[in-house]
Amino acid sequence: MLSSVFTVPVLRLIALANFGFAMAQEPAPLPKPPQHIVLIYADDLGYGDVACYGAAAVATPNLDRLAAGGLCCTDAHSAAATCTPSRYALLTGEYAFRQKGTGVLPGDARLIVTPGRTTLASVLQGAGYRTAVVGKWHLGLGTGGLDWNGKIAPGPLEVGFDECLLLPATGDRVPCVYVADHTVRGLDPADPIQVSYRERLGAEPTGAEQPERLRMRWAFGHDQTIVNGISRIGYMTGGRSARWVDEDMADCFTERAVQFLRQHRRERTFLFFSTHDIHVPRVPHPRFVGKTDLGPRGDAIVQFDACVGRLLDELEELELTADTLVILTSDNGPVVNDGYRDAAEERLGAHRPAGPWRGGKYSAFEGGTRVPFVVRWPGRVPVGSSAALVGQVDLLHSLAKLVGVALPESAAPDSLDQLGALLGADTVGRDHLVEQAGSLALRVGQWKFVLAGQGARFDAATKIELGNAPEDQLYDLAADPGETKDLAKAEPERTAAMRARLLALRAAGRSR
Ligand code: NG6
Ligand code: CA
Repeated sequence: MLSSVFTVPVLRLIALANFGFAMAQEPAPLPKPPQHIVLIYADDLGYGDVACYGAAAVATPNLDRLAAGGLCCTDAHSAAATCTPSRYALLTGEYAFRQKGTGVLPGDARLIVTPGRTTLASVLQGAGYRTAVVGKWHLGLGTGGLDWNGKIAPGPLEVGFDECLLLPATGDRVPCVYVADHTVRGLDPADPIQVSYRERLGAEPTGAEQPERLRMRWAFGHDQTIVNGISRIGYMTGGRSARWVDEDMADCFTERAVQFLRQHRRERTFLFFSTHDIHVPRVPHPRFVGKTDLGPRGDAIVQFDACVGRLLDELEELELTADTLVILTSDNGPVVNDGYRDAAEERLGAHRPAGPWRGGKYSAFEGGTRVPFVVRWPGRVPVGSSAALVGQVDLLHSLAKLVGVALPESAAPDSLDQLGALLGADTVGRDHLVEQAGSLALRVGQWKFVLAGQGARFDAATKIELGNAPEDQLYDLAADPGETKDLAKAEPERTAAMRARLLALRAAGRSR
C-alpha cells in the first residue's frame, strides 16, 4: 500500500517531482514550536467513556470543547493495557516488553527509568521548556528500600522534570501521600512513614480484618491498610498529617497544574498532567457525586472533565490557548470493576466504556490500548477526526522533531517520528504497532495479530476478556472491528508473516 510505505512529506516530494520542481529536495517546513505543551493523561479512561467517541451516558462538556477545537484520533493506542508499561513507553520511547520489571509496580518499587536516559521530559527540557509532572507517576522512586522520610530520589527530577507533585503509585496503593519534588508533602517528622508490601505495620487496621470500618468495601484485593476509610494494596503506618483525602485529590492536582502554568506563562512549558481519575478507588469530590446515573465511575469521569475544563479556562485567561499544544489521552483501556464495590457494574446500563472494541484494561483485544486521543493546537492542527494509526510511544520522537531536537541513534528505540499524524497532516500514521497486554499483539493496517500465549482468556474478577489464547489469532478490524472472527486458520500466510514480523521486532530490540 503506497500510502503506508511513504510518509506525507515523501508523497509531497513525489508530487513536486511530478510537476518538475527543481527544489523537490527541500523538506516540508516544520511549524514553529508551540510555547506550551500540555499532555493530559487520564487513568483507565475508555474510548467509549467520552462523548466525542460516542458516550451518551456521561456529559463531558469540557472534553467536547477540546474535541470541537481539535483532532480526535480514532485509532490511537497506549503502548500497553496497564499503567506502568504504558507510562514507561510514553516517557522513554521504548516498548516496555523489552525490559523486565516494567509491569504494574507496587508502591515501594525503585525508579525503573534510568536517570540520564533520553525521556520525553528531558528532550523538552533540553529544548528550553520548563517541565512538570503533576499527578500519577507509577514508575517507582528511589533505588530500592526507599526511606519515605528522607530525600526521595531518584524520581521525576532526575529524568527530565524540573518540578513535580506526585501520586507516587496508584490511588489504591500505599503510601497514600503526595510527593512534592524530593519530599513527602506535609510530613511531620515526629510521625514517620513506613511502607511495606510484605508485612503488616504498626496497629493500622486492615480492610480484611475490619471491613465494618470501610466506607467503600473492597471486592477483591485492596484489603490491606485502611486510609481515609478505604482499604488499599500494601501496608503503611505513620505520616498522618501527610495522608491524602481522596475527595480532594483531583482539585489538589488541578490547582498545582494551574499554578505551574501561571508561574511560567512567559516561558516555554511542558506540563504532564497525569490524573488519578478515573482509576479506583473512585471517590470524587462531593460536588460531583450523583452527577451521572453510573455511580462513582461516571461521576469520576465528570470530575475529570471538570479538571480539564479548569485547565482550558486557565489557558484562555492567560491568553495562551493559541500557542498551546494540548494532547489528551489515557494510559490504558477501561475497567468497570477493578476491585472495589462501587456499583460500577450494577449501574453500567447501556454504557460501553470501551466503545465498539472488545476487551478493556489488561486485554490484548483492542479495548486494552485503543484510547481517546485528542490533539488541539488552534490553526495548526485541523479540527475533525483522524483514522491514522497513532501510538503514544511516538510522542517522544514526534515532539522532539517539533521542537527541533535530533535524537541520538540509541535513544527512544521504538519511538518513530509521527509528527505528521500527530498534527493531522498524515492520515495513515504508523504502518505497524505493537500492543502489549498479557500477550503481545501486532497491528499492520487493518490487520490485528495476537501472539499465542500462556495467559487466561478471561479474568473472572474484572470480567474482562484478556485476549490470550494458546494459538495465534488474526482479526480483520475493517470487516470485524469487534474481533469476533479469528481468521488465523483461514489466512495462514498472513498469520505467519505477522508472527514473523512481531518476533523480529522483539528480537531486534528496537523499531527504528
Ligand atoms: C491491579 C489491581 C487493580 C489496579 C491495577 C493497576 C488488584 C486485585 N487489582 O493489580 O485494582 O490497581 O493493578 O492499575 O489488586 S493501573 O492502571 O495502575 O495499571
Ligand atoms: Ca491505568
